[in-house]
Amino acid sequence: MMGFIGKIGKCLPALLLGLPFYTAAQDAPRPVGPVPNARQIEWYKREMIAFFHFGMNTFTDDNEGDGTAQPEMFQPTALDCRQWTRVLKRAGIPSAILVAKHADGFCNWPSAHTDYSLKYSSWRNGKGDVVKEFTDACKADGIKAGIYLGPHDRHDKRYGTPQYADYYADQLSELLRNYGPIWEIWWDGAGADKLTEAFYTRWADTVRKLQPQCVVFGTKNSNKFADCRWNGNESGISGDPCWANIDLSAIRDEAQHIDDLNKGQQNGSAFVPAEADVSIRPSWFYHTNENGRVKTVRELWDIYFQSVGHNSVLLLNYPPDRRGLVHEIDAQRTDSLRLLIDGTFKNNLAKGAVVTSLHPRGGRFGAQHLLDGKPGTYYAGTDAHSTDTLVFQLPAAKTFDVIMLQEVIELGHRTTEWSVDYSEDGKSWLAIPEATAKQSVGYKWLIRHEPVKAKAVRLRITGGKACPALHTFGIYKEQFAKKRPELAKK
Ligand code: IPT
Repeated sequence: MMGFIGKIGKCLPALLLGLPFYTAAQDAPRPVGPVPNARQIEWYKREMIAFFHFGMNTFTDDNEGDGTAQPEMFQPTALDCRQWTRVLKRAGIPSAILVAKHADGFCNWPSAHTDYSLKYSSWRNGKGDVVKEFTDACKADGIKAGIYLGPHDRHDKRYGTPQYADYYADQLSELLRNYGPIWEIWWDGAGADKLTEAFYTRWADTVRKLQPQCVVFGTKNSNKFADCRWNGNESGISGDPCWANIDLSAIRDEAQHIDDLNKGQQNGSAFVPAEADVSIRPSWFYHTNENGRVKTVRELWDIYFQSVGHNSVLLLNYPPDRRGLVHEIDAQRTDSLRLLIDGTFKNNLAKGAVVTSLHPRGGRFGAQHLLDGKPGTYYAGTDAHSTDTLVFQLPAAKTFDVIMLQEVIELGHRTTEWSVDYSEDGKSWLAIPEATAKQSVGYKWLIRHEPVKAKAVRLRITGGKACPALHTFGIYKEQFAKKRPELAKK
């Protein structure tokens, strides 16, 4: 029990700010466990990031070049990075990461620190700079640019030596000084085992000095610097559950912890959420013979639910072709995906419901905030209870097949078990099997289920580390556009 002096102490900040005394009674819940930093919160809100694998491999029909292809082979015939960023605007993808150097070591910008770059190709008379064209296009279209600078390098003889640390640091400086704001740096773990923590300590220092807001995708020995982690596969599928919490040792010893990367660890000591990387085609780089194997809208929709809908950010790769353009088929698929996302989520069918909760915190944390769609408001329970029951009496019976739940991730993972049920008659409750005994919530959790028609919906928080703090609850009906055959539900 807090004594009188303690209470006064608690109210002092409010008094100093000139706020009414009683606000102390409805203080915000305290954070639980590891919490995100400002970079991670910004990153979560992007929800989707595009990846562009475009480099020497595009011209050699390879995915893992050995670093011997001649620079002269790099010959895009119609490179237009504005075409890429226009595709992203239509797809509603607010950020993009360009592969500046893949493991074949070929540099997509005229680096001063190597003779293996497009400077040594006759393309654009040796004056080409894909990083510049990409970052300029991003600026023009309001896309947040990021860079993949492959830690592994099959071309450079210095790879793995202290001289390589200098080489890579110099290239990082070029990229982070000369191309405006860079929002993410991607440290692929592939082939990078030789690189000890000392390499990354130095490189992370460069990143932090030059681009303080830049998110680090960290793997293996860069685990300590990771703002986000790999989700354990290249299929864009994060686990169920998927906690942002994880021990850094699981990221370091990746091979023994693929499942932990995929699901996180409920009581992991660090906050490092998953980024789900997947290509829209079978390969990361463009191959003409994969034009018939671009992921369908239904496949992308599945991925969306298991990445964005599993407390992760989706990193969706487009492989620009030899023209230097995103292929029409790929562009069309993400246009359609955006229609489906917006069509489905624009209409929260719980809007207008009367909401009650069993253990309300009171004050500005009322349950109606679950439906207001505002960024700054949320529902919180009282500190005495880590469980809760929220009932939504719908204004009219509604049919839905999608559920959304968002936690106030700034306050850490709190809820650890939850279920949603519904009522047809407003009296008795029926389970939704796909929404029963769920575990993590995090920034966003989405569930698809067999359609149900309900007069009331109930969210039961049956387990938690502290009182729930929930930002949004939503129910929706999937909106596959009927007129477009490629969107028809099979
Ligand atoms: C895998 C790396 O080992 C991992 O650290 C991460 O970078 C991941 O790639 C990104 O997709 S290697 C891959 C061949 C599974």
